[in-house]
Amino acid sequence: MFDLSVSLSPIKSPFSPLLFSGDLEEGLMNVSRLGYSGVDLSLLDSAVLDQDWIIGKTGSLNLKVYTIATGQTYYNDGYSLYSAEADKREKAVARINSHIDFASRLGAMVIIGGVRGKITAGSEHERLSLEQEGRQAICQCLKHAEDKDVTLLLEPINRYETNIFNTLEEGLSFIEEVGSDNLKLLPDVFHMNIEERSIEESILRCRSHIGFVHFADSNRQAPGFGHIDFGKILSTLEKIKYNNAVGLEILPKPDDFSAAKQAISYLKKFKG
Ligand code: LER
Ligand code: MN
Repeated sequence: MFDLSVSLSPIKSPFSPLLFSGDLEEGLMNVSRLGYSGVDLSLLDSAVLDQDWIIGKTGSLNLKVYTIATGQTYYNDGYSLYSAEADKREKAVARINSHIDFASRLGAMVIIGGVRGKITAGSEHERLSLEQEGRQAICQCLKHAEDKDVTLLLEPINRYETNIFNTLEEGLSFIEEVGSDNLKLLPDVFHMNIEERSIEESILRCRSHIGFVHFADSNRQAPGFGHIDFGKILSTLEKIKYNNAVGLEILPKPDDFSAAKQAISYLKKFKG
């Protein structure tokens, strides 16, 4: 079985599949006690965080920080990489760059997911031009990531949340076109359950570009509380020799601790 991590946030956020949000210390203690090997941190602005406290606390609990998730910049503050307003795109780039700096201290990767926002275009011409602006914004972040030796993870997200990269195939074409070793794909099986014809076939097709994965069940609750076939997905990840942790990004249902416990105990049953 793969190592497991879980998404936490030091502050409350409108982005809801996070556990113990608003109390990072409580979250870290609980997931460590439950046997997780690390965490994914959903952060607003790494430039104004107590980075030393996070490094010290995760280190003392022997928890690795696998990724920094960056969607709060859009969900909390409305800044996004594909915004029609240049200053909002710039603010989003500055936030991502602050996360890249922190990630280089942690040895973590940085997710480009919800922070893309949505393209709000009146015409096809406007849409194409915003696609270009967004692409440039991602490339600016990528340049900083390359300088800092940090990997960025492009996460396809379902159509009800964004209109920029819904499927793995769309993410893959962008990654191949950009052609940087520092840009990889993050398949999230919750989104894939909505968008892909076959979760397993899409994972196989993108096998050499996958940097991290997110798990949640069909209703975004802990695995086992919905109807996704995790046995099949885990065998596919084994088949492609996926060698990182599996990150749980799940709703705190029925409560934070029970969700964290359910996810790890359910997935551990698949241990070979
Ligand atoms: C983020 O990891 C995600 O899955 C999205 O639903 C929102 O950013
Ligand atoms: Mn996700």
